Amino acid sequence: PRKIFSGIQPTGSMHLGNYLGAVRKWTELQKKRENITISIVDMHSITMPHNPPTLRDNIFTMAATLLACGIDPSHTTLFVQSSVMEHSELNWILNSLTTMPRLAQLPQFKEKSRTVRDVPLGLFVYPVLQAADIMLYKATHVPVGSDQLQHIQLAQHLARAFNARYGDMFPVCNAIIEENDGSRILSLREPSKKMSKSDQNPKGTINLSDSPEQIIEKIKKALTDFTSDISYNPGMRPGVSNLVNIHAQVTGQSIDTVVEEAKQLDTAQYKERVSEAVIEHLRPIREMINKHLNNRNELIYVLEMGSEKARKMAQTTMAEVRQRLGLGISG
Ligand code: AQP
Repeated sequence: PRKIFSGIQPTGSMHLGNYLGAVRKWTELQKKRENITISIVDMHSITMPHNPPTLRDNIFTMAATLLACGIDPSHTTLFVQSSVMEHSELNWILNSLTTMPRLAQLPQFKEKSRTVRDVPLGLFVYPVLQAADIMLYKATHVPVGSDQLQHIQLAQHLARAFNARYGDMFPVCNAIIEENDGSRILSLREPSKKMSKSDQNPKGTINLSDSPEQIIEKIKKALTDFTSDISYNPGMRPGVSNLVNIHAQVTGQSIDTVVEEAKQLDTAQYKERVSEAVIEHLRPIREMINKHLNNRNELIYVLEMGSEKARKMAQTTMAEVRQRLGLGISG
């Protein structure tokens, strides 16, 4: 049977890219009664300078948002990464199985390290922590957005390296990634980049918690081009195509249908239509986010139950790892 693991950073609130690229897939897998573990990976959120009270709030907001999106804790194990200490321990062990050149070539590291003068070591090794996250639960499948492909490849390499050195123990995980253009949602302001929580320009990112007014404003200001009709051509017209893609995904229509129905509209009119569709799709989610946020005790309960389940799996894996490596005196 498949064992599915994925994570999401509580760096900010969840955005449309996270939702359409990853979280929605998780809920679909859940519907198929798959074995799923989802982690709010807070230790990944401290690799860049951060504000502690904001991080704490973001953890709860992320939990509320995941529940609002349909993650069902009675079926899916939902927990906060730092409540299971074994993540750091396996990370340390995997650090000795990877090399600096391999980490230095990863595109996300290259992109982010450019934005800081003194690069934190955490930013450099965070893909190893990500591999530990996956391996701790012996996950066989990892549903992520296409931006994560290289990180999954590192996790595969580390599982193989561990198995080769210490004996077969970890499955080599498979990424569940949709390779088509549609799985990558782009920044509204810079459609050459993916939509991102840590975007310097918040107007490029639609958050699931945004009000209808904020959504209208952001889509209105989305960067398009000098052609006024609507067509889908991600290479030549990334801005408009990104809107078409978002529109198709939130309405469940095909790209062709969306483009066909927009034939009479110019870009400004089309943006209004996309805003309406996004607002409509997010309305019930936004209401549920607020409902869950108003019940912090419920969130704490759900996350504690999730941590307990996750911890049991993680402890079993780590006992075996320590024994294989000859660490400590027991086992
Ligand atoms: N723009 C995107 N389009 C499609 N999928 C995306 N994902 C992120 N951005 C897009 C997917 O969302 C999942 C959770 O992402 P994450 O928060 O763990 O890490 P990230 O990829 O680093 O996301 P951000 O929003 O860009 O955060 P920052 O700015 O902090 O780096 C992942 O499966 C990811 O693929």
